[in-house]
Amino acid sequence: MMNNIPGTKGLSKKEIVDTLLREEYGYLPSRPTSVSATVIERDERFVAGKAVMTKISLNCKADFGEFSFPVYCVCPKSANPSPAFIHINFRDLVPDVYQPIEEIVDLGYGVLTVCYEDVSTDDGDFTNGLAGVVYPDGKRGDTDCGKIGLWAWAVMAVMDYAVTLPEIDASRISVVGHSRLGKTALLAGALDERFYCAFSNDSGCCGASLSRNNTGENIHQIYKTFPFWFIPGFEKYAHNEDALPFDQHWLIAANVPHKVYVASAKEDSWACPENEYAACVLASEYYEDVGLVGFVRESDTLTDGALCHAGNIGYHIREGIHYLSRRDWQLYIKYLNF
Ligand code: GTR
Repeated sequence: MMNNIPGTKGLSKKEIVDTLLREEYGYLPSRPTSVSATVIERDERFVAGKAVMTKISLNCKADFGEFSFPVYCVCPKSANPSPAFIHINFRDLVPDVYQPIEEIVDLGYGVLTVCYEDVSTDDGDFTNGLAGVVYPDGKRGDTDCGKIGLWAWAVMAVMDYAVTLPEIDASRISVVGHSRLGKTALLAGALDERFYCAFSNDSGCCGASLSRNNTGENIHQIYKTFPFWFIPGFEKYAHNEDALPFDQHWLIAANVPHKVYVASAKEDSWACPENEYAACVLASEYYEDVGLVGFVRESDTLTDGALCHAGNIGYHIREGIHYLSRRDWQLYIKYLNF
């Protein structure tokens, strides 16, 4: 099954990343030259007084202009400095159904949250938010990134800020996102070596799931509904996956040298868990080629209840549907504490 899939052997990380940007996500705007925070709200008695929650406006200066967006920072009082997650989420809400914040704090982790639509809306409108600043008349060029790239840019800007916080351990900051934001987390992880681990939760098609032989969503379906996530030229691979000069395990492999983690759900057939697992198997070769332990597993194919925590590529599949659940968070933290 895997014979026709382009491998990463002999490629530099730059070549891998470049291919992904050129063929799929597009090139991101230049990184901020500086970031600063304006406090909007502060709660010293957050979650029973166990954490401090600060809502800030993160002001980013870049050579293309200035852009600000809100970020919630939750820092546990117990462990100073704390390891932390940058969670790109669907809602401007803390706590949230996708973020059991009190449990995360109890386990000693901080969280910085950004709502993706505060960066730019999840549609083809390139005039608002960061898109409106980098693409002045709302028109992007053929190689300019779509919304996934813009959301990943924001995640990295939050990282620029997170590493300056004395309450947070800068060497233990991970990124996490669910579904379209799991694709975003993997891309941010590939572009930014400062992350400790990038967590892809049920990211599926154009995330962790191989595009070839995919029994769930395919490129035609994703591009038809969400063309604005990608470069316009990505359409040429619709119903034409075998022409891809790469596959999605390149996105996982590009997370070298830090850790990366793929989570699937048993009833999430749209994301094709078998292909998410297979992508981890293939990405392992690249980790091993650069001298790192890759994906440590018992089998090359998905086995029920798989939990693979021993390598730099982590994986689990849990019961249930497409969702960022408490179980996912518990297993993420178990992996980080391994
Ligand atoms: C679906 C999309 C998936 C996934 C999901 C989500 O409609 O087809 O690729 O991104 O949305 O983000 O929840």
